Amino acid sequence: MKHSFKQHTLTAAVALALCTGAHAAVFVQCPGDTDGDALWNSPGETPPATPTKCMHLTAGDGFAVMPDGHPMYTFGFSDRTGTPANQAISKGILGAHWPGPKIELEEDQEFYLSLTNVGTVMRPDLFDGHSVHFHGFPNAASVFDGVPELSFAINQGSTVTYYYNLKDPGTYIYHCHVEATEHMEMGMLANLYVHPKQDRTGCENGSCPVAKRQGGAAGAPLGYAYNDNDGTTAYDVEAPLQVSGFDSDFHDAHIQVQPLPFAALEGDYPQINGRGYPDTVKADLAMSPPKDDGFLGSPGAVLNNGEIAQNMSSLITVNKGQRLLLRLSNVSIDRFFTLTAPGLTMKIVGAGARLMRGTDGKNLYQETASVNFGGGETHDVIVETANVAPGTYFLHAAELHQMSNKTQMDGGLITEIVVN
Ligand SMILES: [Ca+2]
Ligand SMILES: [Ca+2]
Ligand SMILES: [Ca+2]
Ligand SMILES: [Cu+2]
Repeated sequence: MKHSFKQHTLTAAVALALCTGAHAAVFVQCPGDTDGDALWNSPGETPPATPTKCMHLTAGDGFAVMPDGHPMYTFGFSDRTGTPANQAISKGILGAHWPGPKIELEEDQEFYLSLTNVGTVMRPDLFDGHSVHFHGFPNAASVFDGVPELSFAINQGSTVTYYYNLKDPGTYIYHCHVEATEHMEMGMLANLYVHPKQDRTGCENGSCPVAKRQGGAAGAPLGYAYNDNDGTTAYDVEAPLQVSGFDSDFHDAHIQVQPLPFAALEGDYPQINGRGYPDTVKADLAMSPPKDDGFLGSPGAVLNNGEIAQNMSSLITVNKGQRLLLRLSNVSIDRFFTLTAPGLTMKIVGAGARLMRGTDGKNLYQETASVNFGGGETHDVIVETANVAPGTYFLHAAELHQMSNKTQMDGGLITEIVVN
């Protein structure tokens, strides 16, 4: 059943030479950017007068490594913003990240998101398209929605630019919508959130100041989760935590070119931001590029183009008295998760990228010991630490079997909140 990683790579290299040679068609659309790197950092480049952000992502395949050393074949996105257009494909090939690059936006910003499909070089038999589905974004027309049956997918070797005009702050997610069960299980999932206008203006009624992240004074909060007009969603520390789970049988069958076990999907490697505990608390870049543990036939071979695939820490550090905003999203395709943080009170202030406020203007915030949510759902949770003893607290799944890396105990869906 095992096959040679080297042999695969060679096949892939040949396939790439054929498909990226003289016709590398990377066309990054970003107003004012003249050299296609989605940035305004070269002579003569100026951003538009209105607030604008550009990003360039590639979509392809790669590998992530589980805490027990087992590599997982993945599909995923990778951030090539700043990469010259003529190098984006070669850098994106076999460079999938898990989760995909975090996208952080501002209300009233215009966002140009270019996506280049670099192909799945470890599966040269496939010709899958990819897309970006901005989950929860109210597209006026379905053409940019990323659902291939209703709009379009981006074929291998092609680039398309999505355009968004951000009007609704909140915590969202994005993912590929092509063969959604397969591509999402394989890792085409990521954090996305939109900061509110209130960060720049303070409360309209004057009851809260401009946020520090937009130049506010020293005593101001770092930001607000929503335009609450009363400062109740203010936070000093912000942490996006995306929960998911990889089904190792599915990923192993994929790289072995076997039929995929859709009906048996159940994540046996539950994760936060693409890692199982204790990797969750390692620093952003503390992981190494994944290696073959022998499963792929080339023990020790460095995978994922030599890139660190999992570059997102979930370790949270706050000073006593600070307010913590958890931007929780569940992107599992087969599981509800219940998250709990013993010793801390969680206050849900937003759900599904909406402030929890009634039509009568009253806050419908919910203080709770646990948050239970399903795939595609997001919750904004404020944790107050003014009355909390300093120490290390655990945020973890309430179900025991979700706190393991397959057979390895004390792993999976656990991270730490350190109160100093
Ligand atoms: Ca540029
Ligand atoms: Ca440049
Ligand atoms: Ca497929
Ligand atoms: Cu895809």
